[in-house]
Amino acid sequence: MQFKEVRRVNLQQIAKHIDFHQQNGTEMDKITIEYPSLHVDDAYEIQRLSIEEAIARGDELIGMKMGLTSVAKQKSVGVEEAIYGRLTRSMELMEPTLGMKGLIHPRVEPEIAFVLKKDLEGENVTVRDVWAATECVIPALEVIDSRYKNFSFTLEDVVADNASSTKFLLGYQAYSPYHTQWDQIKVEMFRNGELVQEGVGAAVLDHPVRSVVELVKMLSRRGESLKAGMVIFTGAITEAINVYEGDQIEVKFDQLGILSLKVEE
Ligand code: OOG
Ligand code: MG
Repeated sequence: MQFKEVRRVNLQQIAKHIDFHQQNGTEMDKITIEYPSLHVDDAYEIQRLSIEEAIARGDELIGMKMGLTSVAKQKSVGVEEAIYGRLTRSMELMEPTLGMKGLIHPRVEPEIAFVLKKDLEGENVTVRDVWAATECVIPALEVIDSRYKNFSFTLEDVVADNASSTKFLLGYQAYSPYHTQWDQIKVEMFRNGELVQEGVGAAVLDHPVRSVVELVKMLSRRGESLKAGMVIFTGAITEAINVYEGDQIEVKFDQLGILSLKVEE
């Protein structure tokens, strides 16, 4: 077998290993322990292959997300680079409740999500292109749950584990992209009535729209693009908080209402 083929078989094997832990909600060692020279490009390929496994079981790719787009997030996990991940239909919470079953050590973070009405592709994409392709903007929560022990990873590990993607909740109310200045939106996150995190939209690359631009550029380097209808999470505005059974999480998006999440058994 040629070297390239050996490498490909390995990436597929690692993808299946990660898919198993994602599916079962069980923790695992960092893959960079076994493969210390794994390149970030390989990690993105592992991510793609692992989501292919889920799609082969009947799941569906319905969006993409950016991660580590704010300094607060980069500092909290010790990875100082924006990353992307894939969102599938089975990750969407249809009710504002989170079941702890099948989760390891979930965290919740506030985000601003874009829904697209046109495809977006290419290295030369602009902010104007993104606005022209945006159907609406929606306040949202993401539930991340790294499959790695102690929620600890390198850049390559977290990329391969689909940027810790697990569940997401979109607010009921969608807004016109022109409704407000998204970089000025203040966000406060409460756990059981206590204020635990606060931030502002500008924490995400100065403006969340820039996160979508960056995502399109990163994808185009790998020959991929965003499709009309996709939901795009632009990255956490604040640090994520650990949540436990019985918690009531409330996130107040200034002028845009409150998103609640009840954490259950
Ligand atoms: C990586 C996922 C980051 C975000 O919004 O920054 C992310 C992690 O923190 O485990 O989704
Ligand atoms: Mg996130």
